Amino acid sequence: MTGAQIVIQTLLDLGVDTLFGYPGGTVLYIYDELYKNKHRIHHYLTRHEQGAVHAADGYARVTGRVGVAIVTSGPGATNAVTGLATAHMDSIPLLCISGQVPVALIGNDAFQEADTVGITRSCTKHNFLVRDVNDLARVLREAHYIARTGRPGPVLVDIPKDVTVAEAEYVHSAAEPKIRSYRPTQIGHIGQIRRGARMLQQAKKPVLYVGGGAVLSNASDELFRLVEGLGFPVTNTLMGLGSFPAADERFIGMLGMHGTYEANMAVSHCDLLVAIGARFDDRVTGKISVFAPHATIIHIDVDPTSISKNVKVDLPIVGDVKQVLGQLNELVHAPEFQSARPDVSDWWEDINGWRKRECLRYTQGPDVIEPQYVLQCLHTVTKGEAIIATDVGQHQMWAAQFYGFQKPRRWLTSGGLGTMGYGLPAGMGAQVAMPDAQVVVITGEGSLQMNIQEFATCLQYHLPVKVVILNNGYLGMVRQWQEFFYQRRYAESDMDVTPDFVKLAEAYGALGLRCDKVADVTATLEKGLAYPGTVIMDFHVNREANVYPMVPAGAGLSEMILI
Ligand SMILES: Cc1ncc(C[n+]2csc(CCOP(=O)(O)OP(=O)(O)O)c2C)c(N)n1
Repeated sequence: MTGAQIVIQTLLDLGVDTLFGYPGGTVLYIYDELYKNKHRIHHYLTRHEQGAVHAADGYARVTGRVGVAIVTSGPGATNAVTGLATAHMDSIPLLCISGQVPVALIGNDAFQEADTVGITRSCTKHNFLVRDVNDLARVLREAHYIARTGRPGPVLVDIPKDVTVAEAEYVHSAAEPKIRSYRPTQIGHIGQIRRGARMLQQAKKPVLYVGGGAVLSNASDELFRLVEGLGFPVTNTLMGLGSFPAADERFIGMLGMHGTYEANMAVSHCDLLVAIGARFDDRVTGKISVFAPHATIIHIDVDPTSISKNVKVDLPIVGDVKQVLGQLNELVHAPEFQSARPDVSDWWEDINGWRKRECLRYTQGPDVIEPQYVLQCLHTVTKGEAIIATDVGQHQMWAAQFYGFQKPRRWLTSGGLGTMGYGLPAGMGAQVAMPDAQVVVITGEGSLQMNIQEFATCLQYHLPVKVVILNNGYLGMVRQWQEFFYQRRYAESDMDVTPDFVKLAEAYGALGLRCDKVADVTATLEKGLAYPGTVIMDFHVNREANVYPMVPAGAGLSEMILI
């Protein structure tokens, strides 16, 4: 087979039937093979390589499978970098195939050459340059394996054009690759888990702090069972939303910079903090020296390098979250544990006292639409069952606070990198994966304009993505910081000139709806969501609404600015 044929055959053998990409000179042989195999493997032509990688990322987040993107050399690969970095920060399994100039030209400043392996080294889990066609199938299989095992992440395979024409024998292999230096730990150390169970039993003021790792390892059922066995409060990171049902009494909201008062106070006063698939991001911890100052800390994580990286932990348990929680549940649900289950009723009284503060309240007056109100109406209209993709800014935080996620893999947001322009392409990738699901992109007028070209992709493939713009005419989150910390000097955060989004939707062949009356919010959402195709709903909201609570950068979690 030729290298190009090997690429396609390997992908098919790995079960890949969906690709997002953008062609160019160095990948044309691969595209030619895609053309010949288009009934077996579906390629979605995005309008920008960043869009292709975010779409593959959205596909991966909702399915749990490896998302696959393909880009050409040079500018194609550099355009993909933001997508790779986004997936890397959020530990999303992704395989990115990039074209490269022929082996003999590498390093010669050839046309459309970039040192892709060098550029992407720090924003991928691993990367490869394949110089010999005989290595191609093995490398692709290893890349796919590395992407989805251990702590997942994006892996890039750079393939020079001449390797795609060279020939080699293709041997099918169904076995999992064995890589000597790479053996992720799955099962937690039973001694450590027993110690953990004893610590749970002694706790008086415990908190479970659950991150994206619980979603990535599909550990929601195990988490729920653990909470059933313990009766402890649960807080989620931005990435962990949906791993535990938001409507459950034991859920105390998100923690961190825009977390709830009760979650941040609970973490600040707890005596035991159990971090589950969470990495102590600075947006979560605030000032480290006063983070959970009275707590003993247990950290369950598949990635040993994240243990004690930001916050020193007392008991590390390295392993896959689903496995470890399963092991822990056996101990917690045993009669010996249950008969001596810790009494945390006083602790719940403290927490319910903090809850009374109602830190997320806002007032919807008769005239100006409040952004929070749009999201609450959206929750009602979609019954909380939509897949929500967001961009980055105030709308993202309001979506996290107000949508109320009941299930995992329905919340797509760039948590680690904070990438504006993520929402539309990610939502598009999710819609490809789940053609019958209601996919809603919540965005700001600033963020949407960063990858707005992907509307054309939605229309081309009849992807009925619904876009809700919370249009405040500002780069709202920047403006909020300028209001709070720069004496209202709104330097370059005014987005006065925006397109008429209704006309723009129409230009793409989509439906456009504008809403600036409180009384019309629900009707607009109902109309937009019922439409069978792509829709932009442009809600003109309170221009200077702020996200509360807010922990100023560098402050401790208990130093929240409250409404
Ligand atoms: C690519 C990129 N550039 C800059 C930023 C910094 N940034 C964070 S939030 C924000 C404003 C976002 O504005 P908008 O999309 O209108 O949303 P809003 O905050 O108004 O809801 C900016 C500029 C970013 N996160 N990503």
